[in-house]
Amino acid sequence: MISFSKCQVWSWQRRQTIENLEDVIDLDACPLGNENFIASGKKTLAENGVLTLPGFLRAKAIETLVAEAETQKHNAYFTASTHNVYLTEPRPELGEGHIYNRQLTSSKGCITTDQVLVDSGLHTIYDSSLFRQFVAQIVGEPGLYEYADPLASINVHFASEDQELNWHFDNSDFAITLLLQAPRDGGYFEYVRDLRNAKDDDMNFAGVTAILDGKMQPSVLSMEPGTLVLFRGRNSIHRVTPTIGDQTRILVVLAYNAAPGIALSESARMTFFGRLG
Ligand SMILES: O=C(O)CCC(=O)C(=O)O
Ligand SMILES: [Fe+2]
Repeated sequence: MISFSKCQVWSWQRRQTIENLEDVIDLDACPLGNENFIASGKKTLAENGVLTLPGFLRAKAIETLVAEAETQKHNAYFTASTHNVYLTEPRPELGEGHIYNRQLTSSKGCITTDQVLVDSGLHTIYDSSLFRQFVAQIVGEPGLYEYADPLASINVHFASEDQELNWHFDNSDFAITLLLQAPRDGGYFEYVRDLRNAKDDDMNFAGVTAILDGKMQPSVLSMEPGTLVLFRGRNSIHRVTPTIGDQTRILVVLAYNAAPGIALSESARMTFFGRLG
């Protein structure tokens, strides 16, 4: 007879794993393979620069994923960094007081793909061909691929009281997020659509100054736990306001590439995760 230690039995009972895509994604509310659903998502993203799918995660899955995140939180790499809105090195020739060089502070904790439990529903979503094809069609790419490094594909972000992600433009073409836990207050996603045009190298210093100085009113994207957000942030400046209260904001970022074999740059990995692999 095989005998189990108390500890094993306890951990087996405690961990509820997610085996099927249907267990984690509400495919009735979000029929990812349905042509009309895909076409309407594509249209919304093109028109608004953002697509939100409320109720994407099942309530039970949110609970499980929050519990998982809590158990892994001690592994998170916490950073407080300063950056400009373009996430680039300063350009001294413009002068210290120039808006290009204005330094903002961001602080948050993050766990990486290799730290997400192997049987987590986050891998189920990320690896699912149905989900990947859905996103590919919405963003207009022939295919989407995971990062070649073991860190950058799935990240879980933690923002405890007073932590925030300050104004920035993303380097990537699009980002997918899943809010798992909202704070009691704060943690609002604010943005201004198409504030710059990266392709034409138009940095819109006047517009950026207006938003940083509080002279322009941003839009606020409302999201509940379980909402999927697909956001084109390369030209739309955005931030997450400080968490207020003792409940941590927990948010998952799913990142794909349009080509296989691409790793996140070593400098970005060191900045975001504090290690290379
Ligand atoms: O936390 C969020 O909702 C957005 C995160 C974000 O903008 C980013 O990771 O670049
Ligand atoms: Fe961003």
